[in-house]
Amino acid sequence: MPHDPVDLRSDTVTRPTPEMRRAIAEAVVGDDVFKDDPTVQELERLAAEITGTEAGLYVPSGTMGNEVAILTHTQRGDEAIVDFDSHIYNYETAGPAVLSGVQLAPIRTDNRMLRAAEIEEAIRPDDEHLPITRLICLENTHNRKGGMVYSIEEMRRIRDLAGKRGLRVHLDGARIFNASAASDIDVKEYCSLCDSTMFCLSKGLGAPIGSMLVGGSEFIGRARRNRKLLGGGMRQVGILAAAGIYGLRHNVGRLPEDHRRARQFAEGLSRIDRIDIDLDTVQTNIVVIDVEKSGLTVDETILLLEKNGVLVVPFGRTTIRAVAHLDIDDEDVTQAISVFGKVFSTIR
Ligand code: TLP
Repeated sequence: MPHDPVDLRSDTVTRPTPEMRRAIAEAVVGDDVFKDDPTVQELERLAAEITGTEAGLYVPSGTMGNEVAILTHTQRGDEAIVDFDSHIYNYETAGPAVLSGVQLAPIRTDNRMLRAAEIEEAIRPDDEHLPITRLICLENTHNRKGGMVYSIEEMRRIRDLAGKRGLRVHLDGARIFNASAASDIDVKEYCSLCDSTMFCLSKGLGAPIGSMLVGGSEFIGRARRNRKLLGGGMRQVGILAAAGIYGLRHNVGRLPEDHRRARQFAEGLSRIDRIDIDLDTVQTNIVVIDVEKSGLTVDETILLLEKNGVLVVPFGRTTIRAVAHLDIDDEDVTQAISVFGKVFSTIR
């Protein structure tokens, strides 16, 4: 029988385990728009407790969590400062413009994280010609920067700046538990520096769907209304929230395994000719691989790998991305390294 492909496209591809499916099957449910779903309420309480915030809101996706946060923090015509490489700027189909009437001010940072000093320069003076800078959006870990972790000192500087200039800070913490596992800094500490945080249940934590928006009670109250506005009010959704609770209780502690495997994979690939990897950026579960020296295009590389049973995604003009997750074990890593070795050794 042919082997299942080693699927390194994203940590979103995990399938619920039998134990998670049991939690789903046994969930007590009610209509959550009527606030009648005890499992959703338990998940929202748990998310608030783990992040040290006042309240949580269950949303269908990370994108909706970010967009609800932006809609709740801003008014039409405001500006939000973001990293040029952020998910919000690149992968949310212009959501801030379409849904909130907000202009993004993207700052180019190349291979490092956005700094307080750069944000300060981008804040608009008070002038009737100009948009009002209202919000700073951070991302931790940073997807397009290969899963890099934010320095807590820099985040503190950004918090201080935001406090002084009356700005709000939203954290796209889709992978905040990966950041915490890598840095040993409690998720509570990251969240304490932000007015709102979104994190995903459907990535490293292995749930089939769902993200959480957490923050102050007043903010989450208004966010709940905006979730409804965007069509994210759900009914007997405790069956899905149960998977999120299961992920938070059982899958946070194992994230260092993904990080160890990503590193092992990256080190294996770095020994293969014509593959370039910046091992310094491999801090969590994401590996960005530069294939330029092979003379192959990104599409050709992906096709060759796929034919040999390894799935990855395009990431840039000359780069592809591989992600370790719950459904990848040590054998998969060894297998993937050997497939890369084979594919790259056959290139003339
Ligand atoms: N990222 C996905 C793709 O959209 C690129 C992936 O495979 O990594 N913030 C960050 C930092 C993310 O990486 C993602 C998803 C989201 C937000 C959005 O989450 P979803 O996919 O649940 O809308």
